[in-house]
Amino acid sequence: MSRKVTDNDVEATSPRHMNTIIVGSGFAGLGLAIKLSQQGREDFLVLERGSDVGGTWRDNTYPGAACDVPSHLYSYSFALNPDWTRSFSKQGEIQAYIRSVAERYNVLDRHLFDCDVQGVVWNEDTATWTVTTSRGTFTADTVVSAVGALCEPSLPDIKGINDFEGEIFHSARWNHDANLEGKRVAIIGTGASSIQIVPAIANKVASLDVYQRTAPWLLPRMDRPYLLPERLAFKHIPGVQRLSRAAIYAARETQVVGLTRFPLLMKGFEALSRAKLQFEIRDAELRKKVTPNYRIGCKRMLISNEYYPALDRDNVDVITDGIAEVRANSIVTKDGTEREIDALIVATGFHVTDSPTYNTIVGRDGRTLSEVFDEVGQQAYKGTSIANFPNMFFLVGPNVGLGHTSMVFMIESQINYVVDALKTIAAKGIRTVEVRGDKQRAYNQDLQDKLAKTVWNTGGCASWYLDKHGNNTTLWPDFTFQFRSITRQFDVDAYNVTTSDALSADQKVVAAQ
Ligand code: N01
Repeated sequence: MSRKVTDNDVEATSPRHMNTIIVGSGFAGLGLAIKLSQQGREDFLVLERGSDVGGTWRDNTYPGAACDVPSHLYSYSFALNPDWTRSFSKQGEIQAYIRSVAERYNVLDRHLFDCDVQGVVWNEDTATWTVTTSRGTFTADTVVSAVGALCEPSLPDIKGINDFEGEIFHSARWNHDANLEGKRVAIIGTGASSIQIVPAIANKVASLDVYQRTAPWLLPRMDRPYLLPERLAFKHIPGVQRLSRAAIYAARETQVVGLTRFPLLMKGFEALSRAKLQFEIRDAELRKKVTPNYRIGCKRMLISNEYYPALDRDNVDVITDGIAEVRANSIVTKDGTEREIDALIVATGFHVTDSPTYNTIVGRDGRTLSEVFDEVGQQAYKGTSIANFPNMFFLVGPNVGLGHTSMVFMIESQINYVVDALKTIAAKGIRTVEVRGDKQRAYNQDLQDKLAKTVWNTGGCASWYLDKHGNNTTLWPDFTFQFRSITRQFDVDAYNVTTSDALSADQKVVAAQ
């Protein structure tokens, strides 16, 4: 990666103070950095543990990695890309897009890369956060956590797995040095990552054992390359790309009715998925094994035209007996069968409701975020602010997740809210701003009431959408334009505020705008 080395690209030798620190530079952190920079703000820094922008799209380089939301929607509204080569882009093209946007908006010099944030602790006396990192200590008036929900790989707690002697790696940490060609390979998990990996490697490996705990529902992937005339139209005819984006958005939003209000409507998707299964898998025994036993939509609906045909190959087996233990060179299932393997791919998802980062954030009363969540459940106000954590905002926080459409839409809504919050802080000379507990509770009660009716809660499956208490603390239970509407303006009345007499220099700049 080539990038400019700047004043910001140096260790903090003594606590270095910033007005705002953003942690993480995926779609969320980078988008916020661009918006702040467009406001003329300079006193902010993005701390990123990786060596580049991109977040999950930088990290997930497994074979077959691609987006299951069309690219014209899965991109920033302020940086449309007429050059997408196909309707659903692959990882490399998305990562290149994110990087090109960072370059175009000139915010790379506001980043400190290879900077692992280890602790974020509130100081009541100074009303600042102390941010300890692998590259020195910082203080900040405001911290925005933009680490995302899908950043910490979750490794399965299976007996003996640490003693496996062959190649073993998580889907999000793909080992490109490991040569799987002609090897006996196993993969644990059949989620969104696995169903992309399996067809990408099935014809290269000697054998592939797919360990399935719960069968996913699959729908057709309407993916195709864009024709040159289409790309020229996107580029040169005003409004064509916006229209295409709006059409994709509207089509996807119609799913909300079935997902959140009338789960029975999802039966149409089930019929389509069953027909696909019938058509793509010849072996009746295998069909039975991979037929889901819960309502479609309860877990994320997956799209692939290649997964079932890959499972139907002679060198691929789907194993549903449950794993008893992993040995040095094999996996033993609960029925006692031992299958030898050379390599093991762990496609078991992420720590979503129990992120390790929660242990590193210490709030106003000295409790960590994980301690607070243990008590009240993982919750926030508008997915963005959490009582006991003043002057802190979360992007992709609790209950802003989606399964049916673009997360970038939700992220941009939150960015707008946070930018307005920072402007308000500056304009009003606010020293501390902390969401009121009653507002947060009422907001979450309303969310949980809505969630009770959704297919995610009623569809008869276990999923990472639910926390250990069985509450859905992950998904947004309404149309995404409703979320856009409630994040349009920072509602300072929902917050406890203290003010300082003097505005800082940076605040004056923003207040003057
Ligand atoms: O992870 P998952 P993922 N023993 O959590 C199984 C996004 N994404 O990396 O269903 C055995 O979905 C688990 O089984 P079960 C997207 O938001 C997007 O695939 O819990 N099995 C499941 O089958 C997605 O939802 C794209 O019973 C174990 C699998 O592992 C999210 O990332 C592409 C196990 C985990 O599935 C995560 O997807 C890829 C155990 N101990 C990912 N523990 C796009 O295209 C877990 N499993 C945008």
